[in-house]
Amino acid sequence: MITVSSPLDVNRIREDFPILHQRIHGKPLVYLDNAATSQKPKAVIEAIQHFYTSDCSNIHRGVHELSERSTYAYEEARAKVQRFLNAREAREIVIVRGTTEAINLVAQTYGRQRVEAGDEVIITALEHHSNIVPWQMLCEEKRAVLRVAPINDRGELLIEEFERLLSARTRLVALAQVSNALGTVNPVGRVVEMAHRRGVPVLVDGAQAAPHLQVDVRTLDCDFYAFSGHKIYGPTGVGVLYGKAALLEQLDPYQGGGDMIRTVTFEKTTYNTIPYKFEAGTPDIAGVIGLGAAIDYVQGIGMGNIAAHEHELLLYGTEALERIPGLRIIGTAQEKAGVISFVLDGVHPHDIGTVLDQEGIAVRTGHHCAQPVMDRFAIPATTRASLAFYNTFEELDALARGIGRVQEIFGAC
Ligand code: C6P
Repeated sequence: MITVSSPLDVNRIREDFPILHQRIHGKPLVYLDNAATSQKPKAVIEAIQHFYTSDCSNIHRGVHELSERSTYAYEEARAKVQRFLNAREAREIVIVRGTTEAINLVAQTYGRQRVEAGDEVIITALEHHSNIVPWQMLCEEKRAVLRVAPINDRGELLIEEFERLLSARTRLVALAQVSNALGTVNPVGRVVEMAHRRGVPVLVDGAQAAPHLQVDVRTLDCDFYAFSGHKIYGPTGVGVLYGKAALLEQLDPYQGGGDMIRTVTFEKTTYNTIPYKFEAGTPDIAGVIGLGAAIDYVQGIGMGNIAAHEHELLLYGTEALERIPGLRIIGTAQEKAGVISFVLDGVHPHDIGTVLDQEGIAVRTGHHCAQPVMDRFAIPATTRASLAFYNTFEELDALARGIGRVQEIFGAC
């Protein structure tokens, strides 16, 4: 039995999350689907409410007081993201709808400009569909080649194999910092070093990393970094693309429309400076302000404390689940963040999810938008418990009991 310790006062923190205090099918809610989306603290909900009740106006367009206030709050949120990622400048922070849009933006700008027939893009075998399909689409259009760096049976990147794939034809490397299906933390720093030695830029999909680890884009030295607001306790519909200024400046715009232009005539349009060049149209202003509040909130707790508590939860939950006969954890990397994916002999993950729901426990079942990962492990799906800093050790006990209930119902072991 491992010793339980945490740097956080989780019971106090849980008071900040109104949604957690409810019963589902008569049982206290145990929310373990944080990798899909995490819950929102009052500070985020109130920031959005404040915007709509006091400041609502469009940004960068008006001289009136409300527009000034909205613009200020929006740009302040961008500055918070800059400090959160330790980016050099606020203009390196492009506001998008989420990780998916951030990756598509890079594929449609950098990719279209730099990738030609016969060139190569490298990803890894543990990517989410959002970091596979945009590159497949690009490679198809350009008649380029998508290379996939393999993983071992624990779900760890085979770094030497990755290095072997780098060549004079490689135009970009794109990889997740943390796998959503396995929890593996990739050695992104080493990957960046290897790629940069050959002059190849690196995009990091930080969707599952930014909410759980201290991220420093200058230390990582990655060229692009993407994450989603809704996984970091902020609203849905907003996200971030960080890009090194020198690189962003060389790229063509992503979409055309308002705010991304400097001058427009029917003959010719000139474009705004970065990051506005990539932000066509009215954004989700309230959402961006909510994201700023979410960043304030997690920084108030401390990313180091968050990572430490979640690590304790991961160890505790892993040990509890490993004791269950017939249960196999998928994803056993040495370096892991708060994801426990598993299969259970004789019971389909969807049935597990349904029984757990009856116990008030929310998990995700299926392929987790990472079908190639399922293929790699020769399974159709897993049940995935994904952790947040507001989860407790008791909730992991409830998960283990819930799996016991599944086994009683299905007569499995
Ligand atoms: N993964 C999950 O349940 P969006 O949908 O754009 O906010 O994030 C896409 C995405 C990209 N990369 C990784 C590593 C991800 O985990 C996700 C989203 C969720 O695992 C929903 S499919």
